[in-house]
Amino acid sequence: MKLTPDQMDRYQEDGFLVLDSLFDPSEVAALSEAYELDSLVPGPHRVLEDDGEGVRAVYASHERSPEFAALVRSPRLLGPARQLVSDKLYVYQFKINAKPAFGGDKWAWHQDFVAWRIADNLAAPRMVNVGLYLDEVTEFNGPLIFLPGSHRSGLLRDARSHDHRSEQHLDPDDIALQPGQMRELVDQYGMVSPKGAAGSVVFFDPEIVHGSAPNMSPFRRRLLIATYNDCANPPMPVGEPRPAHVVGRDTAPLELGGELTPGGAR
Ligand code: HL5
Ligand code: SIN
Ligand code: MN
Repeated sequence: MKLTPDQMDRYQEDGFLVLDSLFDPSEVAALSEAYELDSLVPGPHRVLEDDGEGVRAVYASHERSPEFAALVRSPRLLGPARQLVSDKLYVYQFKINAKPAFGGDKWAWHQDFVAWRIADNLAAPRMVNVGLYLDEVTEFNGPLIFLPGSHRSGLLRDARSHDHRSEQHLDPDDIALQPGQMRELVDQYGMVSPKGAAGSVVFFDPEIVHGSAPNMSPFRRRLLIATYNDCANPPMPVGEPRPAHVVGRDTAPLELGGELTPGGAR
């Protein structure tokens, strides 16, 4: 699996690139089932919505479930990620933002690299996010919204808010861009929300401005995000590192795996 020069250019230009239906329905069904099981496992890696019921996010499933362990090595994800960043990559972070029907809250406007600089003292944005749609994403179920090209505007915030929305991870609320900034940024870059079938994949830059609205639809929107980091760019936390479920400890280069076997673990 290789990105074409045109796809590489579009990623550099826009800060994101969508590949429609990269995984087929049987593969998505297997991943979806794996998520259903893993989302039952309680612990600090599982973040709940404010109502204490809906699951907001589940971290590090690739360390508990063979399906997700295989997925992060899949040539369809790791191949393009290597082209975009470096030959030697490891999983910096793995999460599934679950956004349940009727109750999935917003993800505030932010840049990921702001969080990772502040919280993990990461030197460079030598990384790529790979988002995989576990459900169909429509205009109704709280799609991700990007400001195309905004990854070239540098870091737009340098401190975390005093209050922390969560102790389990750094919620984008804590590094949210302000309305005045967003007005100017949207004026400059516009907004795009890539919709698509379950199984579609979006590669996006750690510095692109993004966020998403609450989900008031009857359709859930589970978005899996694997973040690959250059092995030569490990975090250098000043004090205690953040928990292993948010910041991967295994910084050895990932080997390319085989393709997923639909319907089950390999
Ligand atoms: N929740 C992530 C973390 O590292 C940061 C956010 O979307 C990524 C901003 O704790
Ligand atoms: C979302 O799930 O819509 C937000 C993704 C992110 O910022 O991690
Ligand atoms: Mn983000």
